Amino acid sequence: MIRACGVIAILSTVTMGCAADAPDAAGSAAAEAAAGGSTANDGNFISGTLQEWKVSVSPNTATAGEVKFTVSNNGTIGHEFLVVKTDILDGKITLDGDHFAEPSPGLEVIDEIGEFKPGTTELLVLNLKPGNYQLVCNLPGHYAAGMHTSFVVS
Ligand SMILES: [Cu+2]
Repeated sequence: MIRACGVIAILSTVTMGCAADAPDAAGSAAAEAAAGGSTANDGNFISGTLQEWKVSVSPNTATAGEVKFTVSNNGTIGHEFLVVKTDILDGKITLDGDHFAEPSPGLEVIDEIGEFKPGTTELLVLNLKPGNYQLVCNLPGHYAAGMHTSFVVS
């Protein structure tokens, strides 16, 4: 093994094949991988879709600070996208008729993408604090029909 490394070192100026350098090379690669993953998460890019009768986002978590939601309406009718900070369980916001009042006790509507057309995509960039959120459509009947999902900012 060591002999093979010596041969490689002699044949080439590349020394990463040598056993003596292997631990450093591996450690460096692991550190780079960790840094890369961290950087990717720091972007807080959230991809979401709306449709009848569902809100989906990926990932469903973010770190506090700037969070960028790119949301597509994949349905056949208009939908809206509300970012609601609340500890109320997903789907359990009390309705006032066919939607919940804004504001309502126990929740704060941070911001929203107003109703937008099927087949279009909108961007919403927010500065979010740590906490529990629901991402919902509050058009008449839509929340009750299932257009809500949980989202956590840590
Ligand atoms: Cu909707």
